[in-house]
Amino acid sequence: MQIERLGGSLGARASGLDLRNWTTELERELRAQLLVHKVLLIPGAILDPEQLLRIAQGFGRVRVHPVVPHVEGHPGVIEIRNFGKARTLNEHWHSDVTFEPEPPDFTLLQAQVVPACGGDTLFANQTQAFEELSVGMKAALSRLRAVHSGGGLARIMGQDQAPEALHPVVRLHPETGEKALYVCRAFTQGFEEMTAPESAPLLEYLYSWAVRPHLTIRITWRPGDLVIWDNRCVQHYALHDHGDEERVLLRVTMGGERPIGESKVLEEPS
Ligand SMILES: O=C(O)CCC(=O)C(=O)O
Repeated sequence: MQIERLGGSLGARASGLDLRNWTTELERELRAQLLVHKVLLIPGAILDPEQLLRIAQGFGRVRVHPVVPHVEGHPGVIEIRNFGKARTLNEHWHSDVTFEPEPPDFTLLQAQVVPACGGDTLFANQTQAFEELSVGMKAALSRLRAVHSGGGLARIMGQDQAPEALHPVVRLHPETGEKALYVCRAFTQGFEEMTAPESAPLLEYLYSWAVRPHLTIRITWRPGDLVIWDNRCVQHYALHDHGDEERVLLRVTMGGERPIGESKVLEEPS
């Protein structure tokens, strides 16, 4: 396997792999690379939902989305299609499904059909975003939790029940021990026990801080590209600049645990 970095902050291309010949040894190696680079691009052949699920299972239990329907016969696999810019679900910075109590650790996305140009996906390193804050801001944020809601998504899908969860604003990565900012414009509603207007100024600051250009990479898809990322320390953004051109990706989310913060203040009373 050859590993080449894709940007100064995060991301790597892992090439020389046969996606149809997936072994546990390869899986271990990829997981180790993923913990270092946070986003891995693996060029390969177009796989069907069953083959993608086999790969996904190596990264943790396959998750079924609480709001978005799955591909028939393949729980856990979601098809992302171009229904026009006005109806896109993912053209905003987010980490996946943060409105669940145990959001998925990883997401796997494979390009099946790509537009002639455009339709890139952007990723931003939330560990570095946290590290670059001042000591005072780090300490203040480490004491906060925020409410995340799937309300917007639920409304688009015609559902009236909106899943919600409370998570630390600074998330401790259970495998690397690194801290990352864990708020996103798509799903975070406000800080615990604060009103939306009280929360908004600091949240707006953090949303912009977290996705400054030097923290990002941009992936231009080719058919068969498989991208896996770590939602515990990465946000992503699906850019819709390809008009009505066909774009089809398959997505699986895997693993997950209750996010933990570093401060005792964040512990639930026993
Ligand atoms: O369509 C893409 O490029 C990304 C999809 C996405 O944002 C998601 O599945 O959460």
